[in-house]
Amino acid sequence: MVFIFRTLFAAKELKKPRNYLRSKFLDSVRLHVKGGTGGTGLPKFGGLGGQGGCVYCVGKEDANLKTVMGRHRGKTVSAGHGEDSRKTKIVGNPGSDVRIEVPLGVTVYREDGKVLGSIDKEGETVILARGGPGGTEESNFLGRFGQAHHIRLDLKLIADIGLVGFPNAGKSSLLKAISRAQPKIANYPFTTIKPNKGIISYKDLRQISIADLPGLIEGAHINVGLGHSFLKHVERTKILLFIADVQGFQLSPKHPMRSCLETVLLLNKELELYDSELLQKPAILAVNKMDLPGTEDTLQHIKEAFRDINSVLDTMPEEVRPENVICFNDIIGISALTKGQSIEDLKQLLRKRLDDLAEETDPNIVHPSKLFRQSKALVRERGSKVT
Ligand SMILES: Nc1nc2c(ncn2[C@@H]2O[C@H](COP(=O)(O)OP(=O)(O)OP(=O)(O)O)[C@@H](O)[C@H]2O)c(=O)[nH]1
Ligand SMILES: [Mg+2]
Repeated sequence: MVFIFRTLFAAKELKKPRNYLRSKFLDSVRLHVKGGTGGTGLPKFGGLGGQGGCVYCVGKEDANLKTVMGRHRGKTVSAGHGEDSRKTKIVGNPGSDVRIEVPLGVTVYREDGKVLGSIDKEGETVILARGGPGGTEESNFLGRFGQAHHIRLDLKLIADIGLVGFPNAGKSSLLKAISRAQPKIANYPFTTIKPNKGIISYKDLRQISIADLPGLIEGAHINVGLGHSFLKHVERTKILLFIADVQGFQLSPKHPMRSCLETVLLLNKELELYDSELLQKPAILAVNKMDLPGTEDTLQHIKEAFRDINSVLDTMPEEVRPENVICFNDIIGISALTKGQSIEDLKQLLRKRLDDLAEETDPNIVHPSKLFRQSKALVRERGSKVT
């Protein structure tokens, strides 16, 4: 009897959806879309058939691809057909359009790989399938079929900051410490398996978005761990924030123990193998878990190593050496667990680097603090001329 109950209970447990399968994050969806057929014209009165409706997607901040998938999976998304011309209505009404809400950062690909467009802003639209024109004299009053094809919606997160690091380095802990996001944190590798986005808010209401990604390990480019395909989500971030565990990392007793500096170089190498362009982005290195005793020396060692990395590189094992070493704008020690001043300093640093970047890419934007410095200097200069 007990055995039967246990078996039934176990079967019930198995049916429960696992949490990670319920996650809202999905970054690629394939759909079949079909524009409406144009209505027929009326030859006797020269009537025009209505235009077939279109299927289009529109950008919406809080939309997600999982909802799109749930709504349209296995079905053809079809727009309405154009109305036929009648004796009482010479020009037929156009067919109804179908609107699909998609998150910002979506690129639309056709089956043959052609890019149909991308959605970067709220309200931006891309036509997925055009409706056929209605029948006119030129088309012998016959409406045409609308476009029909498979398309792929591919999402690349748009965030100001992208977090990259080995598993367990404290990426999610940092996201939690710096924003209101509530990511899962645990003391085992690959706790995060899908990207998360958080918002860092400042006292003056400025907001910066930050994306937490799954952990990357050596060999990710040959699909070790979770692979490195999720690195596509840092392609559209402005600054890379590397997080390294000051104690280093060892995946299992079978794997080699990597020091903190080695993990940073290995991250560099994996990024390079994914897309060497990523190394051109401004980057900050945050050495985490500085609350642990005896870690100050490691941080100093890393700072010194990056002052002349090429000479240090020769002393490192061959498998950790990247072709090109990333140039960090800043190297900072933090403790995501205890929060405190180090997190506040990092928060201000991220903001400053983003402002500098905005100024570099658009000279019309001037950093407010620079404006303040400039005006102070001007006042001083004028004052000295008067005296
Ligand atoms: N002592 C100390 N422990 C920390 C700190 N930051 C994170 N941890 C611990 O490190 C472990 C891993 O933290 P996570 O934030 O889950 O690490 P992660 O980089 O997101 O890991 P993955 O999602 O697996 O890639 C947890 O047990 C945290 O409590 C820190 O500043 N100091
Ligand atoms: Mg995590």
